[in-house]
Amino acid sequence: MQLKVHGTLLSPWVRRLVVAIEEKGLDYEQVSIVPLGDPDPDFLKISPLGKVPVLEVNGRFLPDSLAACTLLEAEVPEPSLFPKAGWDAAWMLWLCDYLATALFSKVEAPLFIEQFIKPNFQQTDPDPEIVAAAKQMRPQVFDYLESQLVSGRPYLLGDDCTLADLTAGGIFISYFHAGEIIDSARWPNLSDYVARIHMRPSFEHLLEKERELVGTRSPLFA
Ligand SMILES: N[C@@H](CCC(=O)N[C@@H](CS)C(=O)NCC(=O)O)C(=O)O
Repeated sequence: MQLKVHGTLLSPWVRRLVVAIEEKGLDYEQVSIVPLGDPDPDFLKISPLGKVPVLEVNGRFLPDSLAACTLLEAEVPEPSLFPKAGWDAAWMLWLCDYLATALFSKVEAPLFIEQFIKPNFQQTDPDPEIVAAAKQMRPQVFDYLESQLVSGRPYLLGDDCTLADLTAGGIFISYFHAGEIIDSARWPNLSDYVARIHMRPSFEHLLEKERELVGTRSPLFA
């Protein structure tokens, strides 16, 4: 399989795809696409929503990270990132949806755009109302994630790392780029869990590449 990932590593959805590729021991080429401003008409031909990532596989294009990871799992079943069936398979999809809808859309993306993209790439100041709204949502979302981790098992679905964990790990990188932290006194399991994901070789490799990309603009690398 020849794999190309179109996108930027600053997107959590690109991250989840590239770490899934790495977890499966595959190689890929990256084509840099930064989805700011009006999308290029040529890019819209392979990504009708104008979003990254797009996975190119042997000349065909999948414009969504969950679809792309589903294909990888079917083509390269081991190591598995999707629980096989039953409750765990369904619960993982729910957690991926929750992470996208709550952690990404309501907390991380607003903070990342206001506190990282605007000052570093658009020379504008954060909108305090958007920042306040995201911070107001944060306890509810972190409480829910903490509740999913109280069993003391290492990953959201138990002992095995799944796509839900890669999703969470990718979203939290942007959250840290935004200068935010996880209060380990209030959310101890969540705080340990995110550190554990980021210590996986796939994430360590990704973080090296991000260091090259953003350098000390991110508090993660300052
Ligand atoms: N469900 C999509 C979400 C992708 C997504 O939202 N990507 C954002 C970057 S984080 C994007 O490309 N936004 C550009 C836009 O909406 O115009 C996936 O998982 O691939």
